Amino acid sequence: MLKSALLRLLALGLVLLLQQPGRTAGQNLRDPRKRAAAALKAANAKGQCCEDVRALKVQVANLSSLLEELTRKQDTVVRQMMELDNQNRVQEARVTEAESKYSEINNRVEIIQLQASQSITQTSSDAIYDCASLYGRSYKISGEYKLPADGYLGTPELEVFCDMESNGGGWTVIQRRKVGLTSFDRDWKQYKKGFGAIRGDFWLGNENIFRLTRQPTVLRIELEDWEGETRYAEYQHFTLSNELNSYKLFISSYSGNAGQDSLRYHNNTNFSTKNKDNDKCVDDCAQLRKGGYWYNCCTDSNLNGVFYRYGEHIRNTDGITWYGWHGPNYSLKRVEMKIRPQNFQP
Ligand SMILES: [Ca+2]
Repeated sequence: MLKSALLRLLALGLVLLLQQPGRTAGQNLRDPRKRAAAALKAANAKGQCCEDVRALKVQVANLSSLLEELTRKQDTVVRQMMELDNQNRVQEARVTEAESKYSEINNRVEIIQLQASQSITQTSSDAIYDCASLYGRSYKISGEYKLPADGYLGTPELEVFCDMESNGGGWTVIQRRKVGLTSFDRDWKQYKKGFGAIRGDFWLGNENIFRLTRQPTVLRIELEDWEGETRYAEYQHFTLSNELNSYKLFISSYSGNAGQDSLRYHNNTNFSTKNKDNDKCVDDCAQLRKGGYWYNCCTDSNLNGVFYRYGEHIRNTDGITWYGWHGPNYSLKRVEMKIRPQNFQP
């Protein structure tokens, strides 16, 4: 706008300069009076023209300073906008930080609520819903048992293997690896329902484990390597969320002699299978580690990994691993995962 106004004014000045009368009225000046009149007229015109030019110059100067001022203002506005942008970014960072703190707190509240809802569970004393209640009824020999359906826990009739010896007994075994013929590279449905042979290698099923751990539950993991050494890891609290929440793992209070706690990394993580990538990784951990597990990104343990025989057991990263004892490449010879209620009395 301003530039075009300036240009118009300059053009006008040019036209005025070209129209100086002295140049156009230069012919019939023989008459001295006429000459004098013409001279006077020219002088007047010249004065008029010069005044016009002066006025134009003033206007041009004014416009220039106006332009400068506007440019300065524009710079200020740009700076202010940049400042606002920065402030915005700082604000956003604060919001993100607040959000992550909120989700952390929310997570804790979730666990507390879950635990609270579990601790109010009171089962009738004569109900048989797990190996601990069988133990309480004096079934003290380890082996295969059939649990009747329990309306309170919502468990269906279930075939289980009870460990009535380890650390006081009363354990319901939820997983075993020892034979190595059953593949654990299964899909979501199979992990949900359970698979394998109750006397050999098996997974009890996420739905069953979820139901059995609705009361406060202890998890015990027993490991054996190819040199015949054994280790164990125990968690005072163990539970899964339901299928809608992808059987998310909750564990706490580790004790044992299996080195650094290698399940902790998987805490608060959804269950994944080869056809359901619920892990916390760009990679597909279930495909990479060839099992169903609470994959993070991806593993610190892989108890449902591939069973490798002696000799093959130190060459792969998808074996039955527990990093805290033998690292990421050593596939164990035997594993058992078992649960019992927190209030169990041997
Ligand atoms: Ca993934």
